[in-house]
Amino acid sequence: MADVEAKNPVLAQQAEILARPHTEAWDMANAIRALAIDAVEQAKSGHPGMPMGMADVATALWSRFHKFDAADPHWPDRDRFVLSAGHGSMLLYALLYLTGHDGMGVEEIKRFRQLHSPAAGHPERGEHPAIETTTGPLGQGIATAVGMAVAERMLAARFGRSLVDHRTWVIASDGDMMEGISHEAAALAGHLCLSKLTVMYDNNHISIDGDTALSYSDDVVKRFTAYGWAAKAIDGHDPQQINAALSFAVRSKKPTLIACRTIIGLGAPTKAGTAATHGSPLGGEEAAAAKLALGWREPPFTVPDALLERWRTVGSRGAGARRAWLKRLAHNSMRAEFERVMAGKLPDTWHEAVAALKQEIADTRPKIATRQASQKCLDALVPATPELVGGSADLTPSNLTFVKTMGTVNTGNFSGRYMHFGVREHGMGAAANGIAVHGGLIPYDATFFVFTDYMRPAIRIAAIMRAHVIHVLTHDSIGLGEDGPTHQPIEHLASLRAMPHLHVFRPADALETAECWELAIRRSDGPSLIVLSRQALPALRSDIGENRCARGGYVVREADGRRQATLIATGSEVSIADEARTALEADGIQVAVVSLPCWELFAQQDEAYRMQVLGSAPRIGVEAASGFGWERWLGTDGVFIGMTGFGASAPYQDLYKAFGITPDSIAAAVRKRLG
Ligand SMILES: Cc1ncc(C[n+]2csc(CCOP(=O)(O)OP(=O)(O)O)c2C)c(N)n1
Ligand SMILES: [Mg+2]
Repeated sequence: MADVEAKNPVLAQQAEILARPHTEAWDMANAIRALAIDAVEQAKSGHPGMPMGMADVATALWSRFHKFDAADPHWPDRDRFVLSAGHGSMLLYALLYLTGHDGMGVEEIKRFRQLHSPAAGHPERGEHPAIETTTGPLGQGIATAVGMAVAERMLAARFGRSLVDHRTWVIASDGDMMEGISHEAAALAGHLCLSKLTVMYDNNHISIDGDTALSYSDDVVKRFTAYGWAAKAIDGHDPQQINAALSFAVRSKKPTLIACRTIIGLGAPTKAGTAATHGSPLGGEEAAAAKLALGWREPPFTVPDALLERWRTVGSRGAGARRAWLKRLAHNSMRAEFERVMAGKLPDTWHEAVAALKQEIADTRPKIATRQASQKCLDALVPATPELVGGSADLTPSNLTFVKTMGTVNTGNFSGRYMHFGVREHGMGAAANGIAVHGGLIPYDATFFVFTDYMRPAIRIAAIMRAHVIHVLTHDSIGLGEDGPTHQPIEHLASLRAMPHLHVFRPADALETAECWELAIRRSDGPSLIVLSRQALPALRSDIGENRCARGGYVVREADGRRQATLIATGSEVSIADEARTALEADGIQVAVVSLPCWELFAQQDEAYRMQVLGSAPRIGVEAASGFGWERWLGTDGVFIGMTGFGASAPYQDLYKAFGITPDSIAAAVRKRLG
């Protein structure tokens, strides 16, 4: 043993920890460790090290502090628990099983990482009601939790503490801390003084490549202190220190970070404290020896009755608090409204505001930028939809996303509905996810379309989770003009259209903008992007009977006679195509103009409708963006007019000319195509 310890000095520390006098909490934590070991062995894949290292912290947190009732994982005033280090998923599944959650029995644990098991490789929201958010991409969880903590404060400001008074707990790892998004999220949380947010940081000094010293020498406690958090370091295997730190967190007037020094894979006789326990099964021999060292003598997947009973009492610890809360809810004058927003049901009258706006647009036919039209939509929707909350990553005057009556959120004041996220697109996207999955609010956020690159991982998680998040993305093409190629999106439409579950809307005028907003508000099974122009666009339509964007694409202007060509465009290019149509019709060439504001919805229509819209005449696609993906609508003999490289800095009218996206060039392309 001395030899092994010389090679791996952590083993001496491990020996000291194993030799400590142990209490009941140790046995409870060992149940987590044993289940993690067994599930990973059985699956022949997974991450045993983190659950083994953080079992003591998780046991203290769940058995004394985390407010939940396993009988009702939907209880709105439960604390939220986020396993940011999602690779340690067995930690969460073990906790859910041990505390008696329906749908996470030992059979599910035995099917860890198998098809249709709720115990998936990484925690996935929707697989089990007690999985609050999907994690795995490091850093997302901690930033999502910031959104959850914001949602809690906003709802508490609206409904009062008797209905909304819960905490957000996060377990995060070295990788979470290294990721840039954790910096954005932690800075925002510190600024907003989210005192009910606590991060238990698994400070195990190990990541995949080995010792974190290879790449990481942050003083995390100092870092978080500088962000305005209360932070301290503890021994993550000492229940007394853990409990004291958790009590400290509950008392703190600031968000808290507890850096828990742990040993990854605690118990493994040779591999503990090394990256070898991070993401592979321990192996039969090491696994057996680990259990022996921990004092665990049960067969695989077996927790002794008395210990399971002890854990089950933890699972019902919150039952009394939940019953008391239900009584308070029953007598609360805002009960109906609270239940409505938590159920994600829109107010009965929300639609009237949209209808009135559409009528006004139809009557006045404004020539405005679609970002301005979006502002009008928000002016109508915000008063009509109290659960709608918004924000921008420091581009409010450009995104046009603020409505005066909203009031702004700031330190100590969460009665407002608008957040200044600062220049933190990635953190903003994840926070919006957290607000959405918390329940009770519908978040929209905003930035320039080009900076979706900075928030794409959060958009992707929302898409996987089917979270109801709306992204308002202005300055959508070379049409933004002088700011030049760094700010002009080219490949963004194509790349985001490639993402499953996402609805990418690019409205062509004010009326389409209202229709797209309507669809985004109504859509509760996934995120929507509303992609908007900086430049003014003429009104194309006045018909408001039917939401024509709902089918994703439609004929804006039919050909005067038999169609000889179909011009298919989106957003700002629809009116350019429409001008080309006028010129062509004057020449006796009969063309239709199709607007395709949402490809995903159009793709869902039946073949007959799509054929009727796209027609059998030659198709010409027009979009001031990359043509990647347009073959889908144009077929192999279609023509695409758009961008083939990056943009340039100039007034936008000059850019459209320089890149050949004009009525003339479209008309010329049609003539050429028709030979
Ligand atoms: C954004 C992102 N990059 C990379 C990975 C792959 N990955 C999974 S865990 C991990 C790091 C492991 O170190 P740590 O976070 O300290 O976890 P521990 O090994 O201590 O459990 C990496 C790079 C990931 N999940 N997410
Ligand atoms: Mg680590």
